[in-house]
Amino acid sequence: MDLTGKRILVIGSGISGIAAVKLLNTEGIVPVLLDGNTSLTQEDLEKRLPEGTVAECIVGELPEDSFARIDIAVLSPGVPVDSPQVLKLKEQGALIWGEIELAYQFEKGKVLAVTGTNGKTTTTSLLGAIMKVHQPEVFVVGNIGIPYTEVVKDTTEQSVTVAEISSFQLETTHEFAPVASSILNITPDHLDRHHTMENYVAAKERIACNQTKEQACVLNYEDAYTKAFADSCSARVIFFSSARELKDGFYLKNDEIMKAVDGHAERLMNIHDMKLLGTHNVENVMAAIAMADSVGVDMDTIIRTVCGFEAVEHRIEFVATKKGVDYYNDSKGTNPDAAIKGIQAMVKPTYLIGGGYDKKSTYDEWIESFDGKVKKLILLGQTKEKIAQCAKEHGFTDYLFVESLQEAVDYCAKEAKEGDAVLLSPACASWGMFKNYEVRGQMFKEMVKAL
Ligand code: UMA
Repeated sequence: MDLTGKRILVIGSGISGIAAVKLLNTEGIVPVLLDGNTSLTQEDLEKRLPEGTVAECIVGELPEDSFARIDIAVLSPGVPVDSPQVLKLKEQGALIWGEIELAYQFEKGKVLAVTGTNGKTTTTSLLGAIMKVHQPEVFVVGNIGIPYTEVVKDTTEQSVTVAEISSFQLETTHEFAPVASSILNITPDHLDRHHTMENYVAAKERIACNQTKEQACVLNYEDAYTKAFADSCSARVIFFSSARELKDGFYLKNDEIMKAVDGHAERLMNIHDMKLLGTHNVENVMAAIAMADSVGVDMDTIIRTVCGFEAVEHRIEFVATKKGVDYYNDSKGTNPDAAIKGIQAMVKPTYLIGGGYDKKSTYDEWIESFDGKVKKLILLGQTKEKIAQCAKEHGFTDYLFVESLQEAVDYCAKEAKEGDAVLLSPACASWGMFKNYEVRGQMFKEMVKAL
């Protein structure tokens, strides 16, 4: 769409909002930049704009007479689509675009997009690494921490953009059309934002809504939601499975990753040849292989890259051994399902640090997954009482409350014995106590290293 002369509002002055303003400036547009956080001042907002970047900055509410003047509202991912201001903008005729949609309007190359409740970052990073071996111009963007609007102007007809896309971002896409997509899995998460599981699943499924049968959508055969989606998906579905042989698709059998086409199976690699651990990672790998394969990357390149690929930061990341105790940072375990993977990867008696922002998750399955491995559960943040209550109901009473991450680390350092492990895998978002999960993980690593 030609944006010339359009009056554009950007909501949110985090990394997405600032990158969106910068992009609009390159088109000669000076947008309004609005941030709802009233503890900020207009001056704070102006300071967030890099030198040479211009916007009309407003903190709090948009003035009453401005709503009707906005043609397009560009939402940062953290801005709910059902917030009163957004609903009013829509009512007054403004188009509601996410930052991803704005970027996509300027995309010149191909896009490969990954979503799912868990595994997105690992799969996106791995797919990015594969594509970088395959061709020179590759951009890795999105929920992984690099706003799409920041790099999209550098794309060319030959480039590939590998995008990690969250459910927040998918709610506000319209023309976004990847040439290959994947939904890795769907388990309850972000229900405070989406309200119902149905809405959350619908947001995830939007990743494929503009795809055609010439393009691939890679889905998990073992996930009830993604498996069911195959029936209505407009793309060519490629399944992967970690639990059964498939006639068509990618699957795990006797530690080998296999590819089957019309019943003819071929062995691709042994999972012990890769550095990533756990069945969940085999699923991520199969999804990345399937996506790369679907756009014509040769299998040797794919397998070579998979074998050399190491775990991403904050995902069951080994930090250090202190006095015989192994410390792991799984700060990206921001929901119960991701945190279960963290526990499953532990092989030693574990001091588990959990709790954080309340996303209205339930913790029963997480507690059940402790499986005798958790020696002590150290709880912090908004959810600590809710988790403790749930633990009690499941007969697990070895928990204690702390006020800060430092207190949790100090407690573990004092109590854990040689041969134990300490795992930060909160099952909750970091918001409220930390800026994001990266900061939480980084602080944990610094605290551990300082022991
Ligand atoms: N804000 C408003 N109104 C609102 C809500 C927020 O004005 O109703 C303002 C806040 O005051 C703040 C700004 O918006 O100033 C923050 O915007 P944001 O929350 O969208 O954060 P960004 O810094 O732009 O980062 C976002 C993603 N954040 C969220 O989805 C919450 C980042 O994902 C992403 O890496 C980045 O864009 C680049 O694409 C983080 C995340 O936690 C890692 N994602 C969730 C997850 O992975 O589970 C979905």
